Amino acid sequence: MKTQVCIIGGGPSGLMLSQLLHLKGVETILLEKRSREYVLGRIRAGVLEHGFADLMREAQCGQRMDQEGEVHDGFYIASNGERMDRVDLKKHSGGSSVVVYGQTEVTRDLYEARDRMNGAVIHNAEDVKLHDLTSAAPYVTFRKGDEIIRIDCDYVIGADGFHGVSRKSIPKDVLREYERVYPFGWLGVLSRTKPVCEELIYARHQRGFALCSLRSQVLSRYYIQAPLTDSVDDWSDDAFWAELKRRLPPDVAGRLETGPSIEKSIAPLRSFVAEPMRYGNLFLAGDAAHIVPPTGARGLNTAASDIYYLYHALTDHYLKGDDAGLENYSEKALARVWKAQRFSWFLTTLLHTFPDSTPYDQKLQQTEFEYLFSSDQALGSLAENYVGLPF
Ligand code: RFL
Ligand code: PHB
Repeated sequence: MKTQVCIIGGGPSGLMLSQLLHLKGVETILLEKRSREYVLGRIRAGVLEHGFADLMREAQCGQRMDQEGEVHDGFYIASNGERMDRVDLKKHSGGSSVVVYGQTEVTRDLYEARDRMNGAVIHNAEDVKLHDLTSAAPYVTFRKGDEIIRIDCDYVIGADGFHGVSRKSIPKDVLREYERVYPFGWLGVLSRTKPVCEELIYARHQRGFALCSLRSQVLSRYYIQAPLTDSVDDWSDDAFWAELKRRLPPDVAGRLETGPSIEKSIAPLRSFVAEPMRYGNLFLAGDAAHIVPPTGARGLNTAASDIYYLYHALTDHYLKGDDAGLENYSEKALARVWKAQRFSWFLTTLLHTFPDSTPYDQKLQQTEFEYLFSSDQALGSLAENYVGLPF
Protein backbone atom coordinates (compact mmCIF):
# COMPACT_ATOMS: atom_id res chain seq x y z
CA MET A 1 0.00 0.00 0.00
CA LYS A 2 1.07 3.58 -0.58
CA THR A 3 -0.08 6.90 0.79
CA GLN A 4 1.18 10.41 1.51
CA VAL A 5 0.62 10.46 5.29
CA CYS A 6 0.35 7.31 7.42
CA ILE A 7 -1.37 8.07 10.73
CA ILE A 8 -0.90 5.73 13.69
CA GLY A 9 -3.83 5.82 16.16
CA GLY A 10 -7.58 6.24 15.71
CA GLY A 11 -8.30 8.40 18.75
CA PRO A 12 -9.52 11.98 18.30
CA SER A 13 -6.07 13.29 17.23
CA GLY A 14 -5.49 10.80 14.42
CA LEU A 15 -9.08 10.90 13.15
CA MET A 16 -9.26 14.68 13.16
CA LEU A 17 -6.00 15.02 11.23
CA SER A 18 -6.98 12.45 8.61
CA GLN A 19 -10.36 14.14 8.12
CA LEU A 20 -8.86 17.65 7.79
CA LEU A 21 -6.16 16.49 5.37
CA HIS A 22 -8.70 14.56 3.28
CA LEU A 23 -10.74 17.75 2.83
CA LYS A 24 -7.63 19.41 1.36
CA GLY A 25 -6.91 16.49 -0.97
CA VAL A 26 -4.00 15.01 1.02
CA GLU A 27 -4.09 11.19 1.14
CA THR A 28 -3.91 9.36 4.46
CA ILE A 29 -4.16 5.81 5.78
CA LEU A 30 -4.98 5.48 9.48
CA LEU A 31 -4.02 2.41 11.53
CA GLU A 32 -5.84 1.69 14.80
CA LYS A 33 -4.82 -1.18 17.04
CA ARG A 34 -8.29 -1.74 18.53
CA SER A 35 -11.81 -2.27 17.20
CA ARG A 36 -14.07 0.72 16.73
CA GLU A 37 -16.39 -0.54 19.51
CA TYR A 38 -13.45 -0.62 21.92
CA VAL A 39 -12.36 2.93 21.06
CA LEU A 40 -15.92 4.20 21.44
CA GLY A 41 -16.30 2.40 24.76
CA ARG A 42 -13.66 4.56 26.46
CA ILE A 43 -15.12 7.35 28.57
CA ARG A 44 -12.73 10.28 28.69
CA ALA A 45 -12.88 14.02 28.15
CA GLY A 46 -15.99 16.10 28.56
CA VAL A 47 -14.98 19.72 28.04
CA LEU A 48 -13.96 21.15 24.65
CA GLU A 49 -12.35 24.56 24.37
CA HIS A 50 -13.62 26.85 21.64
CA GLY A 51 -10.53 26.22 19.45
CA PHE A 52 -11.28 22.49 19.45
CA ALA A 53 -14.93 23.14 18.63
CA ASP A 54 -13.84 25.33 15.68
CA LEU A 55 -11.60 22.56 14.40
CA MET A 56 -14.54 20.11 14.54
CA ARG A 57 -16.54 22.53 12.38
CA GLU A 58 -13.65 22.95 9.94
CA ALA A 59 -13.49 19.16 9.70
CA GLN A 60 -17.22 19.25 8.77
CA CYS A 61 -17.99 17.32 11.96
CA GLY A 62 -19.51 20.06 14.10
CA GLN A 63 -23.18 19.65 13.39
CA ARG A 64 -24.17 17.26 16.20
CA MET A 65 -21.78 19.00 18.62
CA ASP A 66 -23.50 22.31 17.88
CA GLN A 67 -26.95 20.76 18.34
CA GLU A 68 -26.37 18.54 21.36
CA GLY A 69 -23.31 20.00 23.09
CA GLU A 70 -23.90 22.46 25.91
CA VAL A 71 -22.16 25.83 25.87
CA HIS A 72 -20.92 26.65 29.37
CA ASP A 73 -20.04 30.22 30.28
CA GLY A 74 -18.73 29.36 33.72
CA PHE A 75 -18.09 26.74 36.40
CA TYR A 76 -18.01 26.58 40.20
CA ILE A 77 -15.24 25.94 42.68
CA ALA A 78 -16.47 24.67 46.06
CA SER A 79 -14.18 24.70 49.07
CA ASN A 80 -14.31 22.43 52.10
CA GLY A 81 -18.07 22.10 51.93
CA GLU A 82 -18.41 25.75 52.94
CA ARG A 83 -18.24 28.23 50.11
CA MET A 84 -18.97 27.86 46.42
CA ASP A 85 -17.68 30.54 44.04
CA ARG A 86 -18.50 30.82 40.34
CA VAL A 87 -15.80 31.45 37.75
CA ASP A 88 -17.46 33.52 35.06
CA LEU A 89 -15.50 32.33 32.04
CA LYS A 90 -17.19 34.64 29.59
CA LYS A 91 -16.59 37.74 31.69
CA HIS A 92 -13.02 36.95 32.69
CA SER A 93 -11.81 35.57 29.34
CA GLY A 94 -13.22 38.42 27.30
CA GLY A 95 -16.19 36.58 25.81
CA SER A 96 -15.18 32.93 25.36
CA SER A 97 -16.83 29.79 26.67
CA VAL A 98 -16.40 26.01 26.47
CA VAL A 99 -18.56 23.23 25.01
CA VAL A 100 -19.53 20.23 27.11
CA TYR A 101 -19.63 17.36 24.61
CA GLY A 102 -18.05 13.98 25.36
CA GLN A 103 -14.91 12.69 23.68
CA THR A 104 -16.86 9.53 22.85
CA GLU A 105 -19.26 11.63 20.75
CA VAL A 106 -16.39 13.59 19.16
CA THR A 107 -14.77 10.30 18.15
CA ARG A 108 -18.06 8.86 16.87
CA ASP A 109 -18.67 11.97 14.72
CA LEU A 110 -15.14 11.78 13.30
CA TYR A 111 -15.48 8.05 12.47
CA GLU A 112 -18.80 8.72 10.73
CA ALA A 113 -17.24 11.53 8.68
CA ARG A 114 -14.34 9.24 7.68
CA ASP A 115 -16.91 6.59 6.62
CA ARG A 116 -18.89 9.12 4.54
CA MET A 117 -15.74 10.07 2.65
CA ASN A 118 -14.50 6.50 2.28
CA GLY A 119 -11.48 7.32 4.43
CA ALA A 120 -8.91 4.53 4.79
CA VAL A 121 -9.23 3.56 8.47
CA ILE A 122 -7.85 0.12 9.34
CA HIS A 123 -8.91 -1.33 12.69
CA ASN A 124 -7.31 -4.22 14.59
CA ALA A 125 -3.93 -3.37 13.04
CA GLU A 126 -1.50 -5.40 15.15
CA ASP A 127 2.28 -5.17 15.61
CA VAL A 128 2.53 -1.74 14.00
CA LYS A 129 6.21 -0.98 13.33
CA LEU A 130 7.78 2.22 11.99
CA HIS A 131 10.78 1.94 9.65
CA ASP A 132 13.45 4.19 8.08
CA LEU A 133 12.04 7.29 9.73
CA THR A 134 15.07 9.44 8.97
CA SER A 135 15.11 8.48 5.28
CA ALA A 136 13.09 10.13 2.49
CA ALA A 137 11.14 6.89 2.13
CA PRO A 138 9.79 5.83 5.53
CA TYR A 139 7.36 2.93 5.77
CA VAL A 140 5.09 1.26 8.28
CA THR A 141 4.29 -2.42 8.66
CA PHE A 142 1.43 -4.06 10.54
CA ARG A 143 -0.14 -7.47 10.90
CA LYS A 144 -3.74 -8.23 10.01
CA GLY A 145 -4.44 -11.86 10.90
CA ASP A 146 -1.51 -13.81 9.44
CA GLU A 147 -0.61 -11.22 6.83
CA ILE A 148 2.12 -8.58 7.23
CA ILE A 149 1.19 -5.44 5.28
CA ARG A 150 3.56 -2.62 4.31
CA ILE A 151 2.58 1.03 3.79
CA ASP A 152 5.04 3.31 1.99
CA CYS A 153 4.55 6.99 2.75
CA ASP A 154 6.13 10.45 2.90
CA TYR A 155 5.34 11.12 6.57
CA VAL A 156 4.29 9.14 9.64
CA ILE A 157 2.10 10.78 12.30
CA GLY A 158 2.34 9.21 15.75
CA ALA A 159 -1.12 9.86 17.25
CA ASP A 160 -1.26 6.56 19.15
CA GLY A 161 -1.65 7.84 22.69
CA PHE A 162 0.60 7.57 25.72
CA HIS A 163 1.14 3.80 25.43
CA GLY A 164 1.59 3.75 21.65
CA VAL A 165 4.51 2.56 19.56
CA SER A 166 5.45 5.85 17.84
CA ARG A 167 7.22 7.66 20.66
CA LYS A 168 9.04 4.42 21.50
CA SER A 169 10.38 4.33 17.92
CA ILE A 170 12.50 7.43 18.60
CA PRO A 171 16.00 6.51 19.84
CA LYS A 172 16.48 7.11 23.56
CA ASP A 173 19.45 9.42 23.03
CA VAL A 174 17.30 11.74 20.87
CA LEU A 175 14.26 11.92 23.12
CA ARG A 176 14.10 13.82 26.37
CA GLU A 177 11.21 12.99 28.71
CA TYR A 178 9.88 15.17 31.52
CA GLU A 179 7.47 13.66 34.02
CA ARG A 180 5.57 14.23 37.25
CA VAL A 181 3.47 11.46 38.76
CA TYR A 182 0.86 12.61 41.31
CA PRO A 183 0.35 10.47 44.42
CA PHE A 184 -3.38 9.86 43.73
CA GLY A 185 -5.85 9.03 40.97
CA TRP A 186 -9.42 9.88 39.95
CA LEU A 187 -12.21 7.38 40.38
CA GLY A 188 -14.90 8.24 37.81
CA VAL A 189 -18.55 7.18 37.60
CA LEU A 190 -20.97 7.69 34.74
CA SER A 191 -24.64 7.46 35.71
CA ARG A 192 -27.95 7.95 33.97
CA THR A 193 -29.07 10.62 36.43
CA LYS A 194 -29.87 14.31 36.20
CA PRO A 195 -26.67 16.33 36.82
CA VAL A 196 -26.60 17.96 40.24
CA CYS A 197 -25.79 21.34 38.70
CA GLU A 198 -26.17 22.85 35.23
CA GLU A 199 -22.46 23.83 35.32
CA LEU A 200 -19.39 21.88 36.49
CA ILE A 201 -18.43 21.95 40.17
CA TYR A 202 -14.75 21.47 41.08
CA ALA A 203 -14.69 20.75 44.84
CA ARG A 204 -11.65 20.96 47.06
CA HIS A 205 -12.02 19.21 50.40
CA GLN A 206 -9.75 17.88 53.18
CA ARG A 207 -10.94 14.35 52.31
CA GLY A 208 -9.86 14.86 48.71
CA PHE A 209 -10.95 16.55 45.50
CA ALA A 210 -14.28 15.85 43.76
CA LEU A 211 -15.73 16.92 40.41
CA CYS A 212 -19.36 17.07 39.28
CA SER A 213 -19.49 17.03 35.50
CA LEU A 214 -22.02 15.96 32.90
CA ARG A 215 -22.52 14.69 29.40
CA SER A 216 -26.15 15.79 28.95
CA GLN A 217 -29.19 16.69 31.03
CA VAL A 218 -29.76 12.98 31.73
CA LEU A 219 -26.16 11.74 31.95
CA SER A 220 -23.84 12.71 34.79
CA ARG A 221 -20.10 12.21 35.20
CA TYR A 222 -18.63 12.40 38.71
CA TYR A 223 -15.08 11.93 39.96
CA ILE A 224 -13.44 11.65 43.37
CA GLN A 225 -9.74 11.74 44.21
CA ALA A 226 -8.71 8.26 45.38
CA PRO A 227 -5.46 6.63 46.55
CA LEU A 228 -3.41 4.97 43.81
CA THR A 229 -3.64 1.69 45.70
CA ASP A 230 -7.45 1.59 45.31
CA SER A 231 -9.07 -0.35 42.51
CA VAL A 232 -12.57 -0.06 41.06
CA ASP A 233 -13.58 -3.22 42.97
CA ASP A 234 -12.88 -1.43 46.26
CA TRP A 235 -15.69 1.04 45.51
CA SER A 236 -19.33 -0.06 45.47
CA ASP A 237 -21.73 2.48 43.97
CA ASP A 238 -23.07 3.24 47.46
CA ALA A 239 -19.56 3.90 48.80
CA PHE A 240 -18.82 6.20 45.86
CA TRP A 241 -22.00 8.28 46.31
CA ALA A 242 -21.48 8.55 50.07
CA GLU A 243 -17.89 9.77 49.63
CA LEU A 244 -18.84 12.21 46.87
CA LYS A 245 -21.56 13.72 49.10
CA ARG A 246 -19.10 14.19 51.96
CA ARG A 247 -16.89 16.35 49.72
CA LEU A 248 -19.65 18.63 48.38
CA PRO A 249 -21.36 21.58 50.10
CA PRO A 250 -24.37 20.20 52.06
CA ASP A 251 -27.02 21.83 49.85
CA VAL A 252 -25.41 20.35 46.71
CA ALA A 253 -25.04 16.93 48.39
CA GLY A 254 -28.70 17.13 49.40
CA ARG A 255 -29.81 17.57 45.77
CA LEU A 256 -27.49 14.90 44.33
CA GLU A 257 -29.45 12.29 42.39
CA THR A 258 -27.77 8.89 42.67
CA GLY A 259 -28.26 5.74 40.61
CA PRO A 260 -26.42 2.69 39.33
CA SER A 261 -23.08 3.38 37.66
CA ILE A 262 -22.98 2.56 33.96
CA GLU A 263 -19.20 2.95 33.87
CA LYS A 264 -16.65 3.11 36.66
CA SER A 265 -12.93 3.54 36.15
CA ILE A 266 -9.84 4.77 37.89
CA ALA A 267 -7.16 6.90 36.22
CA PRO A 268 -3.77 7.84 37.62
CA LEU A 269 -2.76 11.52 37.40
CA ARG A 270 0.43 12.19 35.51
CA SER A 271 2.13 15.05 33.68
CA PHE A 272 4.47 14.07 30.85
CA VAL A 273 6.19 15.77 27.91
CA ALA A 274 8.50 14.20 25.32
CA GLU A 275 10.83 16.48 23.35
CA PRO A 276 11.29 16.91 20.45
CA MET A 277 7.95 16.07 18.83
CA ARG A 278 9.64 15.28 15.51
CA TYR A 279 12.17 12.63 14.55
CA GLY A 280 13.04 12.61 10.84
CA ASN A 281 9.75 12.14 9.04
CA LEU A 282 7.84 11.07 12.18
CA PHE A 283 5.71 13.72 13.91
CA LEU A 284 4.13 13.05 17.32
CA ALA A 285 0.72 14.51 18.21
CA GLY A 286 -1.58 14.45 21.24
CA ASP A 287 -1.18 12.01 24.12
CA ALA A 288 1.65 10.23 22.24
CA ALA A 289 3.85 13.22 23.09
CA HIS A 290 2.35 14.72 26.24
CA ILE A 291 -0.25 14.10 28.89
CA VAL A 292 -1.68 16.21 31.70
CA PRO A 293 -3.76 15.38 34.75
CA PRO A 294 -7.45 15.82 33.84
CA THR A 295 -8.00 18.66 36.32
CA GLY A 296 -7.82 21.53 33.83
CA ALA A 297 -9.57 19.59 31.02
CA ARG A 298 -6.54 20.26 28.78
CA GLY A 299 -5.58 16.84 27.32
CA LEU A 300 -7.76 16.65 24.25
CA ASN A 301 -7.57 20.40 23.84
CA THR A 302 -3.78 20.33 23.75
CA ALA A 303 -3.95 17.56 21.16
CA ALA A 304 -6.12 19.94 19.09
CA SER A 305 -3.37 22.53 18.77
CA ASP A 306 -0.87 19.84 17.63
CA ILE A 307 -3.37 18.78 14.98
CA TYR A 308 -3.97 22.37 13.91
CA TYR A 309 -0.22 22.99 13.44
CA LEU A 310 0.33 19.67 11.62
CA TYR A 311 -2.69 20.17 9.38
CA HIS A 312 -1.39 23.55 8.25
CA ALA A 313 2.21 22.34 7.98
CA LEU A 314 1.26 19.34 5.80
CA THR A 315 -1.12 21.29 3.55
CA ASP A 316 1.54 24.00 3.14
CA HIS A 317 3.96 21.25 2.13
CA TYR A 318 1.66 19.51 -0.35
CA LEU A 319 -0.25 22.48 -1.74
CA LYS A 320 2.39 25.25 -1.67
CA GLY A 321 5.73 23.43 -1.44
CA ASP A 322 6.41 25.36 1.78
CA ASP A 323 8.14 23.31 4.51
CA ALA A 324 8.47 26.02 7.18
CA GLY A 325 5.53 24.63 9.20
CA LEU A 326 7.05 21.12 9.25
CA GLU A 327 10.46 22.52 10.19
CA ASN A 328 9.21 24.46 13.20
CA TYR A 329 6.36 22.11 14.23
CA SER A 330 8.05 20.69 17.31
CA GLU A 331 9.11 24.05 18.70
CA LYS A 332 5.74 25.69 18.07
CA ALA A 333 3.67 22.79 19.44
CA LEU A 334 5.84 22.44 22.55
CA ALA A 335 5.48 26.13 23.44
CA ARG A 336 1.71 25.66 23.81
CA VAL A 337 2.06 22.19 25.36
CA TRP A 338 4.14 23.60 28.22
CA LYS A 339 1.55 26.30 28.91
CA ALA A 340 -1.09 23.58 29.24
CA GLN A 341 1.28 21.66 31.54
CA ARG A 342 1.69 24.74 33.72
CA PHE A 343 -2.05 25.34 33.95
CA SER A 344 -2.92 21.69 34.72
CA TRP A 345 -0.23 21.58 37.40
CA PHE A 346 -1.54 24.85 38.91
CA LEU A 347 -5.15 23.65 39.07
CA THR A 348 -4.20 20.16 40.30
CA THR A 349 -2.07 21.67 43.08
CA LEU A 350 -4.80 24.15 44.01
CA LEU A 351 -7.62 21.64 44.25
CA HIS A 352 -6.22 18.32 45.52
CA THR A 353 -5.30 17.07 48.96
CA PHE A 354 -1.70 15.87 48.86
CA PRO A 355 -0.91 13.00 51.25
CA ASP A 356 2.55 14.41 52.05
CA SER A 357 1.64 18.10 52.35
CA THR A 358 3.05 20.07 55.27
CA PRO A 359 1.06 22.68 57.26
CA TYR A 360 3.04 25.28 55.26
CA ASP A 361 1.86 23.76 51.95
CA GLN A 362 -1.73 23.77 53.21
CA LYS A 363 -1.54 27.46 54.20
CA LEU A 364 -0.13 28.34 50.77
CA GLN A 365 -2.89 26.41 49.02
CA GLN A 366 -5.56 28.19 51.05
CA THR A 367 -3.92 31.56 50.35
CA GLU A 368 -3.76 30.81 46.62
CA PHE A 369 -7.45 29.97 46.68
CA GLU A 370 -8.43 33.15 48.56
CA TYR A 371 -6.24 35.24 46.26
CA LEU A 372 -7.95 33.76 43.22
CA PHE A 373 -11.37 34.97 44.26
CA SER A 374 -10.10 38.37 45.40
CA SER A 375 -8.39 39.34 42.15
CA ASP A 376 -9.90 39.89 38.73
CA GLN A 377 -6.43 39.42 37.23
CA ALA A 378 -6.09 35.99 38.85
CA LEU A 379 -9.56 35.02 37.62
CA GLY A 380 -8.64 36.36 34.18
CA SER A 381 -5.61 34.09 34.08
CA LEU A 382 -7.68 31.07 35.16
CA ALA A 383 -10.40 31.83 32.61
CA GLU A 384 -8.12 32.47 29.60
CA ASN A 385 -6.33 29.19 30.20
CA TYR A 386 -9.54 27.20 30.79
CA VAL A 387 -11.22 28.39 27.58
CA GLY A 388 -7.95 27.73 25.75
CA LEU A 389 -4.98 29.89 24.81
CA PRO A 390 -4.84 30.81 21.12
CA PHE A 391 -3.25 28.26 18.73
P1 RFL B 1 -5.90 8.55 22.46
O1 RFL B 1 -7.33 8.99 22.69
O2 RFL B 1 -5.25 7.79 23.55
O3 RFL B 1 -5.91 7.71 21.11
C1 RFL B 1 -4.78 6.97 20.70
C2 RFL B 1 -5.26 5.81 19.85
O4 RFL B 1 -4.12 5.08 19.38
C3 RFL B 1 -4.39 3.68 19.50
N1 RFL B 1 -3.12 2.95 19.58
C4 RFL B 1 -2.54 2.36 18.54
N2 RFL B 1 -2.91 2.26 17.25
C5 RFL B 1 -2.09 1.56 16.40
N3 RFL B 1 -0.93 0.97 16.82
C6 RFL B 1 -0.52 1.06 18.10
N4 RFL B 1 0.61 0.47 18.51
C7 RFL B 1 -1.33 1.76 19.01
N5 RFL B 1 -1.24 2.05 20.34
C8 RFL B 1 -2.32 2.76 20.66
C9 RFL B 1 -5.26 3.57 20.75
O5 RFL B 1 -6.03 2.37 20.74
C10 RFL B 1 -6.11 4.83 20.65
O6 RFL B 1 -7.33 4.59 19.98
O7 RFL B 1 -4.97 9.80 22.12
P2 RFL B 1 -5.31 11.15 21.35
O8 RFL B 1 -6.06 10.87 20.08
O9 RFL B 1 -4.06 11.93 21.31
O10 RFL B 1 -6.38 11.91 22.29
C11 RFL B 1 -6.01 12.39 23.56
C12 RFL B 1 -7.20 12.36 24.51
O11 RFL B 1 -7.76 11.05 24.49
C13 RFL B 1 -6.82 12.75 25.95
O12 RFL B 1 -5.90 13.80 25.96
C14 RFL B 1 -8.05 13.18 26.79
O13 RFL B 1 -8.96 12.13 26.93
C15 RFL B 1 -7.62 13.69 28.18
N6 RFL B 1 -8.77 14.05 29.03
C16 RFL B 1 -9.42 15.25 28.88
N7 RFL B 1 -9.03 16.12 27.92
C17 RFL B 1 -9.70 17.29 27.73
O14 RFL B 1 -9.29 18.08 26.86
N8 RFL B 1 -10.81 17.64 28.46
C18 RFL B 1 -11.29 16.82 29.44
O15 RFL B 1 -12.33 17.14 30.03
C19 RFL B 1 -10.57 15.59 29.71
N9 RFL B 1 -10.98 14.74 30.67
C20 RFL B 1 -9.21 13.15 30.02
C21 RFL B 1 -10.34 13.54 30.83
C22 RFL B 1 -8.60 11.90 30.21
C23 RFL B 1 -9.06 11.05 31.20
N10 RFL B 1 -8.40 9.79 31.32
C24 RFL B 1 -9.07 8.55 31.44
C25 RFL B 1 -6.99 9.69 31.08
C26 RFL B 1 -10.81 12.69 31.82
C27 RFL B 1 -10.16 11.46 32.03
C28 RFL B 1 -10.67 10.61 33.16
C1 PHB C 1 -15.28 15.18 32.38
O1 PHB C 1 -16.47 15.52 32.26
O2 PHB C 1 -14.90 14.03 32.14
C2 PHB C 1 -14.29 16.18 32.84
C3 PHB C 1 -14.66 17.51 32.92
C4 PHB C 1 -13.73 18.46 33.36
C5 PHB C 1 -12.47 18.06 33.73
C6 PHB C 1 -12.09 16.73 33.62
C7 PHB C 1 -13.01 15.77 33.18
O3 PHB C 1 -11.60 18.99 34.19
